[in-house]
Order: sequence, then structure tokens, then C-alpha cells
Amino acid sequence: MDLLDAAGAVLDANWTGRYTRPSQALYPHQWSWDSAFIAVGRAWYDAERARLELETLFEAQWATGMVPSIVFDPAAPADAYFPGPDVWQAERSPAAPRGRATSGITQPPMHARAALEVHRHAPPDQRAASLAWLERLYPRLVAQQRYLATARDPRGTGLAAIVHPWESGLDDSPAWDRDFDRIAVPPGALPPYRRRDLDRAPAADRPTDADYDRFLYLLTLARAVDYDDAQVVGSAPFLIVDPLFNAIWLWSEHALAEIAGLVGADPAPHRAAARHIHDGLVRELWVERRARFCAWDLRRDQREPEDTIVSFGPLLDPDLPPPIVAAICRELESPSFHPRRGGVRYLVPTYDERAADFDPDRYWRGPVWLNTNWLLWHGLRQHGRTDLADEIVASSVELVRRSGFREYFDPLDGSGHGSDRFSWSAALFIDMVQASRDSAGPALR
Ligand code: 9WN
Repeated sequence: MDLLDAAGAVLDANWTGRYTRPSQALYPHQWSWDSAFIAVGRAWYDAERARLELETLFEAQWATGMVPSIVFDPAAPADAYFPGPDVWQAERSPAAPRGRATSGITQPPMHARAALEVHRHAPPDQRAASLAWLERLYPRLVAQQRYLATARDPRGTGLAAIVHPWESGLDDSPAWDRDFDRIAVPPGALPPYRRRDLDRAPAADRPTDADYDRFLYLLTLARAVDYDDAQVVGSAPFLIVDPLFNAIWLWSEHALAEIAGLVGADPAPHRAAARHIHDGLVRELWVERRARFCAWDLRRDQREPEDTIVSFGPLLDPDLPPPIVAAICRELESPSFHPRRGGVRYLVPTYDERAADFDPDRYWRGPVWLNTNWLLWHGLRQHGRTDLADEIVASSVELVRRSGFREYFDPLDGSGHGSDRFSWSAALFIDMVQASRDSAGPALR
């Protein structure tokens, strides 16, 4: 079977009838930003399912506009994933959707960008259906973006804060170690629990038990105030402004401007909103002396020095000043992220390979992920660095060829880690390969 067919087969095997599971065993529910990535890839060969994927997710949108990070599948066994709906108890919030069990936090707002991509791929005989779909989705996408601008910007900087590492999608990234590690879980704060992820993936690939305790502790704090945004933002011990999350938000705002044009709405407010985020990114997160975008801990008012992949996220901003683009590219090409060993190299590690605690196999603490590669590929192409973008695609293809559609990959030897037959790896592989073929990129001719 050719690799594109194999990627489609992974997505089809993980399809539930209304959405795609990230993976059969490890993640048997609907995840928010996974669905956005999955829709982008699936749109190349099944635009109808791609549309249904996003529509299903937005059926569980909260009244506040928040799109929850997880929508639980009532058909999945209760012990399929931990923490499940009985732990989250999202129904404690009056804003949670009735009749749908969800988590009580969000994930990066990739969805307007994904919706635009899906629409662009609609085959000619589906253009009308796709436009009608976009018209239905548009107000929901607007509400999602507005939620971030209103409920998550406590300092009025134009940037959104996350209240849990799971909201970043890069859960245990070293980018916020200093903030996260200092959170002390009071003795007795957590009832005994059993991690289900360790039944399905090696412990060395997953977050540590101490991190899991903190993840759960933050969950219980948000749950204790019934997920009321003002209270969570006002009191969460973890309150981080992440450059990647905000760059995705900005990128989606530009996509919304294009969608507005298509559905007969006014694009101007979306361009203004994107500008506002751009100003915040450059003013608050760009740290000149480090020549890097840094995560900002609002509780301690510190910009974090760790050199991780989140620093490159702002490449998604089309208006990023050229000197900043050049500085990011220099770092991306430095030995920290672009190792050349005996001619073999796998791009792009999620953490500085020269850092003392770089871990090639543990979750977001070093491995290559195809979604971060895909985001950088877009950002680099938009700023004219097709050379680097092509290298990233070539490396992604090589990793899949070598190890399959794994959740993440060791940048040193290319071995696969985490879940197998992972949906966004398959979906974004399809997108990168097809788009590169269309533009006759050197990586795939
Ligand atoms: C917690 C589903 C999700 C991704 C995240 C990834 C991982 C969950 C977990 O899996 O997080 O949300 O249980 O580890 O970090 O980005 O959306 O694929």
C-alpha cells in the first residue's frame, strides 16, 4: 500500500461515524485541536467527513464560546481514558452543553484555519454544500475567538492566557517547567487514581507521575469553582501566555477574515483582532536579549528562558517583522534544533537538543511531532523560507517511512513513540505530501 493510502486507512479506521479518534487505544474520544488537524488532512479525499468532524466538535461548544479540549464519547467504556467525564464534571458549569460530556478547559484555536482549508478542498460538486457549512460554522468560530479575547486576557494585552498545560496541546513542554514544577499539590488534595495512559504507552514516553498529579490538581481547582472563567483566571496557580497558542489564534483570526469574505460578513474586525494579537506578541513575548519569543508566566510576571518549539510559533503571523523572522530561522538552523549527524537528521525537535534535560522520547520534551512540523512548515513558507520548509516536509516523510504514523518520533534515531496509528500524524502527512506535490516542491518529486 502506498503511504498516502495507508494514511487514509488510519483515519478511516479511527473514524467513529461523526468524528475521528486521535488513536484507538490511548485517546478514544474527540479532541479539539486533533479534529482540526484531522479535518485538514481528510479534506483531500473526503470533504464530507472533514466537515462533519468540525461540526460534531462545535456541537459541544460551551455557551461562553469555549470549545472544550475533549468531547467524551458516551459509547467508550468508562475506564477507556483518565481523567474521564466523572472526574471533569463539566456539567457543574451552567455554560457547559447539555447532553454532551466534555472537559472544562480548551485547546489551541486551530479551527477557523482548518475550516478554511477544508472549504478550499471541497470538490466542485460540493462547493455549495461547503459554503452552507461555512456559513453555519462562522458564528461559532467567531464566538470561539471572542471567548479568548474576553475571558482569557486578564491584563488587556491582546494575548490569551492558558490555565492548564493541557490547554497548550504541548502539555509537559519544558517551556513552562519553572511555573508548573513549583505547583505543590497539598497532601490529600487528590483521591487515589490510576493512570490509564500507562497501560497503553511506555512510562518513559509519557509525563511523570509528579506531572500527572499537578495536571489533576489544576483540574480539581477549576472544577471547584465550577469552571467559572473569572474565578479560574483569577486564581489558577498556572497562568501562562504561550507564544504558540497565541500565534495559532492570530493565524485563525486571519482565516476568519477570509471566511467572512466568503460568507458575506465583514472581514475588517478580524483583521483588527489579528493586528491586536500581533501587537501583543511582539510587545510582550519577544525578548530582544534572548532573540526569542518566550512564554510569559503571568503569576510571577516572568518570561521563561527555555528554548522550545513554542518560540517559533509566531512564524504563523504574516506580519512578523523580517528581523524577527531572521532571528527565529537562525535559531531553527542552529545546532539546538537542526542537528546534522552523519548526514541523518530528523526535524524539528520540540526542545533544544543541547539542553541538559532534553529527552528524545518523552512526550513534548524533545521528540518530533508532525503537528508542530506542519505549523512551522506553514510559517516558513509564508515568510519565503521554502528551503527550510521543504527540509521539514522531507524529514516528516522520512520519519513516517521509517516508523509509521506514530504519535511522535525520536529526533536522534527516528524511532516511533507514543501511540501507533495516530490520526493527526496521518492527516498532516497527507496534507504536506499532497500540497508539496501540487507545488512540485523538491521534497517529494
Ligand atoms: C491530554 C490527543 C491529545 C493531544 C494533546 C496531547 C495529548 C492528552 C493526554 O493527547 O494530550 O489532553 O492525555 O496526554 O498532548 O496535544 O491533543 O491526541
